[in-house]
Formats: sequence, C-alpha cells, structure tokens
Amino acid sequence: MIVIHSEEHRLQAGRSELNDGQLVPCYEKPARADIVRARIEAVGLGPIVEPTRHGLAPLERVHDAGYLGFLQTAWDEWVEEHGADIDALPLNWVAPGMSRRRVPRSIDGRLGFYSFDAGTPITAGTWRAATAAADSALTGTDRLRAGDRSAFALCRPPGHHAGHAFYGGYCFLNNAAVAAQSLRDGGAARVAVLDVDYHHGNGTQEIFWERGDVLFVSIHADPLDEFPYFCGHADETGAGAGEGANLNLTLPWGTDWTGYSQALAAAAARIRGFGADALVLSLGADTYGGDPISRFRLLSEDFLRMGSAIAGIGLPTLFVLEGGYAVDDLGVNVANVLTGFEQG
Ligand code: Q9C
Ligand code: ZN
Repeated sequence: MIVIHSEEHRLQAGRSELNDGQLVPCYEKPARADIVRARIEAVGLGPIVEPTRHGLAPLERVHDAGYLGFLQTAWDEWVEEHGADIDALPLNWVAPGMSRRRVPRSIDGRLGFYSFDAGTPITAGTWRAATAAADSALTGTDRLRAGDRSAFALCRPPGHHAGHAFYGGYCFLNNAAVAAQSLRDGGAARVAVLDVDYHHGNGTQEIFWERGDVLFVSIHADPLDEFPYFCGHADETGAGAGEGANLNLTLPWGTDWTGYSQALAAAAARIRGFGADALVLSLGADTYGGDPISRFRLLSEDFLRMGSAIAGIGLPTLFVLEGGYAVDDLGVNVANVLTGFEQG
C-alpha cells in the first residue's frame, strides 16, 4: 500500500502541554512519525511519497473560514503579544451562560475561542505541519479514486479532535474528515469513517453530526472517565439527516482484545450495513497497553488482528494516523494494522 508522508510534520514540535496540573513535554512529538516511517520502510509496506498540495478549498469544505484564518495568523499574533520563546496556549474558555457571540480581538481571547483544551500548543510551524498532514490525507483520497484498494496517510499532527471551528487534543485540521469530504466530492455517494483511536473522535463527530451521507463510528474509552469527557457517549446518534449515522462504542478502562474485538465486530457490521463506497480509518494506536496516557491493554499482535478485521469490511480504505504515544512501539503497532489489513 502506498504511504503518503511529509517531512514538514517536524515543524509542529510543541514544547509543553498542560497535563495533571503541570506543564510537561508534549506527548505528540516528531519522533512519533519518525518511528512509524522507519518501521514501514523496514517491513517494506510500499512506496513512501510526498503529498501534493491541495490548497485551502478542501479544508474549507469541513472547516470554518474564520477558524482557518485564525490558525494561519495565530502564531504571529502570539509573538507580537508574548514573544517567540513560549508556545501559544489558551488560558480560559466559555462556559454555559457566557456569551460566545463575538470573536475576541486579543490573541489570548481568540486562542480560548477556537480551542477546547490546554494540551495543544500553537508554534511557528503549526500551520505548515497541519496543512502538510491534511494534504497527505487528500493525496491518499486521490489514490483511492485512481483505484487503489488502500493507502496510508502518515499524518502529524493528528486530526480527529479538531472540529468545524475548534482545535484541541493535539489536533488542528481534521485530516480524516477532510479526506471523507473529499471522497464525497469526488463521487463516492456514501463514506464511512471508523475511528479506532483510544479517544473519542469528537471533531469528526461534530463535523458530520447532521450528515446522512457520512457514517461516523468510533470505538473509545468511556468519556465519563476519559478525555475528551464531554462527548462520545453511546446515546449520541446524530441529528436531522444524520440521525442514526453516528455510532459511539464506549469501553471501560482496562479493555483488552477480548472486549475490543467485540466492539470492532459491531462497528464492522454497522459499516457493512451502511453501504459505503469507501472507508476512512482514523488509526490511533493509543489503545496499546504500553501507552503512557491511555488505559486500554491491547498487545502489539492484537493490531494485526485489528487490521484483518478492518479488511473484512471489504471497502477501499484510507488509513489516517491519529494518536499513539508509546513511541518505541508505535511503529510496530501501526505497521501491524496495515500488514494485517493487507494479509486480509
Ligand atoms: N491525562 C489524540 O490521541 N490529553 N489526542 C489527555 C491525559 C489529551 C489525545 C491528558 C489527549 C489527546 C489524537
Ligand atoms: Zn487518542
């Protein structure tokens, strides 16, 4: 399977994120992509190509124009106010009962307006890295349209927490959603997105919430216990034309392959019943037992089984990298999903 990857991911290298009450080194770091790329080369998965530039138009299909403008200028505005020695992190957010009718003028206000956590620093290279990742996903959709059975967009930064007009959870542009919309615009009547990252894909859910043509299925840790906390529950099924086209499968802390594989089988059955023309697979490997910020217990060999179960859905599939923070084992775990898929 062809792999699409840009060295520009390196331009997103945040210094610190807020976690457990402290500023700690970012978990979402360049070494993640490097180890995935190295493993893919080692197993000879397929050629690694650079993304082609697709411009702003496909991003504007899922993201708010004002939000995209903010992302492009946020770093410069931050530097003007606070200097370049500190990454841009938001300080406060709107709560129910507070007005959100005006976009603040101050960069600190705008960071809070367009974000939902303090774990996602904006840096000098954020916009370039994020657009290179989205371009990788879009280049993957070009391959599916050309007839490939699968492709892997080795994206960094990840995307599934980013919504129509918000960033957070290490995500700025929703690479998977951009890809799904691009497949629709390229002629696919129905597209399914399956999100196997440990965390709920709240951004993807929000983007397609009222859409009946894009099915969103997510398997993740129960948001009563786990980030992003405020959505991802089983009773969130979509609205309007999208009613019934959103499926959240929540699992408890400590879930191993026994519990996980049952949810995956349910997800696969729902996707098969939807009649999609293509599948976008949000591939987080933070379900791994060794992940430093997550609490599932998948083993490296389980990721082979995961890939094989995904192949069983029987659709042209674009894999898009999301989370996974056990860096030393991330390459093996991600490559296992892809080789498991190829072996069927
Ligand atoms: N104490 C992705 O996997 N912080 N994002 C969690 C845990 C946010 C994860 C803090 C985790 C975001 C793409
Ligand atoms: Zn995750």
